[in-house]
Amino acid sequence: MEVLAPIWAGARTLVGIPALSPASEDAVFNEGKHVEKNKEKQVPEEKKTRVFVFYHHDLDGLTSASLLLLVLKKEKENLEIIFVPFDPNEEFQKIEANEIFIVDIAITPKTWGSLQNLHANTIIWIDHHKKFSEDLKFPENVQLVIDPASPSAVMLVQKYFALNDEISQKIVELGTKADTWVLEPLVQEWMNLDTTYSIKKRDKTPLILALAQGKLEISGRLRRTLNSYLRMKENAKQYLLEHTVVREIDGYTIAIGLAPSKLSGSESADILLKETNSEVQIVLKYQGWMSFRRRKDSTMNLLTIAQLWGGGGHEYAAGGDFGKHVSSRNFKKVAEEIVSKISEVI
Ligand SMILES: [Mn+2]
Repeated sequence: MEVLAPIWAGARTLVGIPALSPASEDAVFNEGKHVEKNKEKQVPEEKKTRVFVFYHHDLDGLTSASLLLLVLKKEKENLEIIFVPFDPNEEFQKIEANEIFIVDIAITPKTWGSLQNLHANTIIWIDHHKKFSEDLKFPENVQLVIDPASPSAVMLVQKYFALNDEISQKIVELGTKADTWVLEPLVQEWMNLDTTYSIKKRDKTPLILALAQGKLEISGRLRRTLNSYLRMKENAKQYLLEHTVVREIDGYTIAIGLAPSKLSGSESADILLKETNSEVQIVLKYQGWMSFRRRKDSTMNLLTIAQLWGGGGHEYAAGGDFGKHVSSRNFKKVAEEIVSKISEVI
């Protein structure tokens, strides 16, 4: 079967996805590295069953994909599974496969509208988001398993395939807790690991493999990747706090911080809020961009302040441009300049 190279391959994380062939167990479960121990076991391309799994790029999506792997491994021989992390705001690109699964991806104008690009004998779409419209026509090869009342997609996958073994139960629990914000340490760790792989634009198939193996305690290469990401985040946080000035202006506590490139504006504002309990947080980026945020109980109009620097936005969150590059060298001076400018208007 001719398969059009997925267009995601370049832009996304499909590069180097291991071909999974249950014919050789080692190939499947080797931390994502495709190791063919026995060359004679290799199956000619035309005899393989090609399966695409489109999963939402979060923990519910990942756990859903790992359940599918368990099911497919049991049911089919000579499989090639291609896992594609996906966002419901994207369109499906043209592919051909024997079977396609779509899990934890909402039926949106984009996904529904691009469905004709997916060519397969069967397409099984399992999801728990509300459809954007109730009267949609789907092609005959599409089987819908949609239940917006389900707390997670992984739970629907479990029900659909009647999976009640211990590993499946654990996987379902993990994905469901993530989607319902029961952020226990293990759930948080997996969410962080997922984020790590998203940010590094790495192939997430090893995560799906680890889950399907029942390796819920993160270990080995995954653990090392996670730890180095968390260390990087911690260092970035320390940098931010070392480059933070807190001032009282007419009874308002204002924190101004210089964000390192590894932290986004909103991550930085969250850290400033938590660590300084300031009413207003101003985050500066090296390029001179400014973002303004406030504590939930604050009534300070941030738009008025942002306008001092020609910025815009809302009363509760705004942005502006300082107009000059900010570095650790001139940060203190810049912060004082900001404080005195704000003092003039409040
Ligand atoms: Mn979900």
